Amino acid sequence: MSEKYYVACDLGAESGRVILGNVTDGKLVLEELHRFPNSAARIQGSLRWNVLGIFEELKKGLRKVADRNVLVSSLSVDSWGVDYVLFNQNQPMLSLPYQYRDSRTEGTYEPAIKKAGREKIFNETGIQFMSINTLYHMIADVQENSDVLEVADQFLTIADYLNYLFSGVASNEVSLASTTQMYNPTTGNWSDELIREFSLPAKLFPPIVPSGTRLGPLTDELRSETGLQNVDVVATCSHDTGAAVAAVPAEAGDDWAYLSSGTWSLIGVELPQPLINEKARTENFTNEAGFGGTTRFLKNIVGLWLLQESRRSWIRQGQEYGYAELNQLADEAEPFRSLVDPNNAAFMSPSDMPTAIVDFCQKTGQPAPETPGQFTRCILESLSLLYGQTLDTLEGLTDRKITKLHIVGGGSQSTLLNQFAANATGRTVMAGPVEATAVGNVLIQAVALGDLDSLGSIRELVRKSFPIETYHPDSSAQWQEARQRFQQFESMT
Ligand code: LFR
Repeated sequence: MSEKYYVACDLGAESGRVILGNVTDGKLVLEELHRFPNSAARIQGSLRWNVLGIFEELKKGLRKVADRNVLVSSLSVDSWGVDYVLFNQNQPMLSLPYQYRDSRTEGTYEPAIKKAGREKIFNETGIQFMSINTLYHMIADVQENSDVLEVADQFLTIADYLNYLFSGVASNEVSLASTTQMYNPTTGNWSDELIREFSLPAKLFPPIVPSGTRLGPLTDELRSETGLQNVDVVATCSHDTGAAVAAVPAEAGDDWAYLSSGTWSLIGVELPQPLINEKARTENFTNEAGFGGTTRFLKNIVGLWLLQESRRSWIRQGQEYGYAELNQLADEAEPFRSLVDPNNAAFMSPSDMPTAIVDFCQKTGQPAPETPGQFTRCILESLSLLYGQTLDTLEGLTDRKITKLHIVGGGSQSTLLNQFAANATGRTVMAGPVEATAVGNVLIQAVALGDLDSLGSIRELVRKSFPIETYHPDSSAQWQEARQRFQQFESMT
């Protein structure tokens, strides 16, 4: 590969980044040129994303890229899943895009499932039931914002929308389309069945393109605004989790699972095709579209959200801790003092996370955490136990024997969580790369441009480029006992 550069614009719920990547001496090198905070805005009782602010920050990042004066071939945006923007020919945005945790789906989630039935929705989409899914937001729009839908030409999921602003080409890349719970992985298109069932406006649904599609050149307007010339916009895996899983440094074989660890924990295996059956439905697993026609068969469980929200709460009270410090305090805290079920609905969107954790502990007859170290330990131990439970279920569903867990993403920086994950799951944990999403984004661009040839070569390059830390399980009696304690939550709450 020549000295070509690719730009990944990676949008997470907590921050956005513009990252420059290139392959030098057979290794991928990433450099973060711009980072900005991201969070939902509360306005008149609702939760919205500031997508215009994100767009401006991405432009700032691209100007920094242009200042480097290197040969940039392409750029691509990836983002979290499910949220979307409505627009038409005259208006780039018709309403403030909702944040997936907005409470409006409280009125649509259960009724929609009741109306169509879980079987029908799951058979059509293979997607895990979660109130955050686009389907339930779209139904809320049909019920409450029909005036906006009437004038809208189209919707696009967040990363696809930004790729559209950059290229002028409006399409929905398949990995993000699949997170909506309105996409049918068997037909490879939107689910006509669900569109009919819920009277969704069919005119809004964009064309779907495969992961790694060259959309077109950066628009003239953006070329002059950013100073970047001759740059193609590529739809990589627009879904951050899809990009991250493409960058899992696993060898071929089916003895491994991945955990993409950030605000959410996405834990699963890669399958050659969707696994849509009754067991997968009752265990609430999901089939998301992955790079190269693969299926990400996984469970979406709450992740470091519990810690991120606790940290925000302490900051509100004037106590500012960094994640490294919290990990250190947790390491020194008493083991297994309090455990929670991170999946419990009480942790989805509480007004104060530490209070929600204390309430859970009181309800389940445990001592409540009191210090940030105790809270952090409780969260990390509980998450690890949930990983173990999920991997066991995954083995049963897929008939695979999973011996290795690859942890990628921001969460893989916590050596304490990595060791807990090994202990709680009884599997060897391999941690890294931390920047898996950006790595996947960049290397899928390389494939789209013909500079790399396959998912296998992406993973080989990741193995050569980044250090991977190994953690072996310590299956002491304490962890066995904790597993049993954890299992009891299902019947208690
Ligand atoms: C991770 C992620 C998950 C998705 C959640 C909400 O960043 O994309 O895959 O379920 O965010 O969109």
